[in-house]
Amino acid sequence: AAGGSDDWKTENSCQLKDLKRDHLQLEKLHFSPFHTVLVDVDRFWIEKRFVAKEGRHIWDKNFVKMPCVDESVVTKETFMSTGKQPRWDSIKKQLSRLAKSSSVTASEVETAIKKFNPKYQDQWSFDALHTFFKVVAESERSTYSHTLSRIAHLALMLPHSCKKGIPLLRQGQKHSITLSQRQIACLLANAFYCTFPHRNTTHARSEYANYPTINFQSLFGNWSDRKAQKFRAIFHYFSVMTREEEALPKGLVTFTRCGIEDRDLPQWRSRAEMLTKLHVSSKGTIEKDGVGMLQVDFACNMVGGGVLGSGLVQEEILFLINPELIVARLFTEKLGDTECLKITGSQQYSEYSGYSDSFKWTGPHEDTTQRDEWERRRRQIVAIDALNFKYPREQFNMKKVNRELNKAYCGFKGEDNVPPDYYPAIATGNWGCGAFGGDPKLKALIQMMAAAVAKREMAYFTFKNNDLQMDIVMIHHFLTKHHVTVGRLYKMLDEYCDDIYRHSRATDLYEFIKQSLRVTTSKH
Ligand code: AR6
Repeated sequence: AAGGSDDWKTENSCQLKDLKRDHLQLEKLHFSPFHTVLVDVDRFWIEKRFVAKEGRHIWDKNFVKMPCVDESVVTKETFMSTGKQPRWDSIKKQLSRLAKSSSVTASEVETAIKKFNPKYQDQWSFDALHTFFKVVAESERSTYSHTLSRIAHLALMLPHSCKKGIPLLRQGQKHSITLSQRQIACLLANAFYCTFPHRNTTHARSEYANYPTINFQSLFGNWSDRKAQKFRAIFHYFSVMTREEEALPKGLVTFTRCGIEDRDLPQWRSRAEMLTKLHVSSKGTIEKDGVGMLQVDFACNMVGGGVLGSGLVQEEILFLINPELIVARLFTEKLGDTECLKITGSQQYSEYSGYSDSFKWTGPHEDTTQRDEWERRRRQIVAIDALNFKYPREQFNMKKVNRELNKAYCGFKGEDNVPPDYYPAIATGNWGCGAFGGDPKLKALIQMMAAAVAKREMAYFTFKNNDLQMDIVMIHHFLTKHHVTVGRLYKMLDEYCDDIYRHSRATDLYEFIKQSLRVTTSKH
């Protein structure tokens, strides 16, 4: 490798500790037309308390439709007539009963949820919840029964907890929502008990077809061992968020939808940037070893992907160990090709081992991540969705390459008003290369190019793949040694795609690049 010398280990590829971390001083938290803050900002600064901002909920297409407003109704059919009743009355009645009980059973949960979702009486299955309660040990069962009661209590706080309209983060908008960890827990408790109106139908023409699901119903059906681990993570989160007041996590979390207008997208072919600093490791994970960096969520365009279903890969695991992320599903419309969602301040509650079918919840995580001036954990995650390739060859096409370059760039781009010196490095890895069938060598290059234009360093975790680690380190070394710009690399990718198209043979991408560089350098 590299002529038998070890010099490729130094130069531009570097140690993890040499990469930039989050160290920015923030300006004062304030709301604006582009930032909805759901806590009272003045009281936050003066009393350091998180009190719900006064306001009102709005029942229209721009806001989350809340279950606790007059417009939310259930149709009651009696023997004599059909009438509409406030749905919150029914929710209150059912959940109060659960909240009063010291231990709630799976059947009681099912009955309660179906009472205020009568349309789904015969459709929804709760077999996973029932099985879980059957298979767990007695001590676990009694803990979870108690947690079910506490979640019901928490859900009932909604009218006091969230008083101001929660805007939907719609396609094409740049908008942030900041809310307290307690408010998130209350919203998630409602999601758990499936109280959000108009969010149960998912067919193409339904009102929220372009949004992820939020009511937890899909978690309760379709039993598998995966569900047991998911329940453990979720119940643990709620058990923390229903402790006594003093022991509750007290902080804020911000969700920001960002996008880039077509006219502001980089002209990749003519970009003159060189690749930035890179650390590549086959050991470690984004969330553990990327502390203080911008951590990439290998997302679905419906953020959270299969977290409330059976999915259990990088994004779902991330959402299970940091369940505050799940609330993004309440208000984040499907991501467009040049959009991303950034989440700042979420907390990690759980530890895990394994991956996919071997994933296990292994216990509580004590999050000691410092908080910033807005009392947010210094953790920033960016959700970017790669393309899902059915056939590997599809991705070697410049239209697709452009899409992925632009998407990665959207996620990596820093704030315009922050000097690049303050941009934390990106912590990423095989984005789009698992469930979505991407080629890790191509995706690594694409991410390096996007990072270069976004002026960020990068830590790349190959997830136990030693060969890939070596390959990426070497191509990065080779490209920096030859001062290859992003534009030149782009042209080489174009030639490579063309080659694949014409010869339908699979030359190795990195070999192709090295070869074409050798040819051009020897010509000069
Ligand atoms: N740290 C570093 N690398 C990781 C980690 C981690 N914690 N976890 C996994 N990898 P995948 P995709 C590596 O399949 O292909 C979800 O359902 C590992 O090599 O999660 O973009 C979403 O909701 C793994 O094979 O991402 C989307 O619908 C690779 O990253 C869809 O999957 C890709 O992980 C996205 O699929």
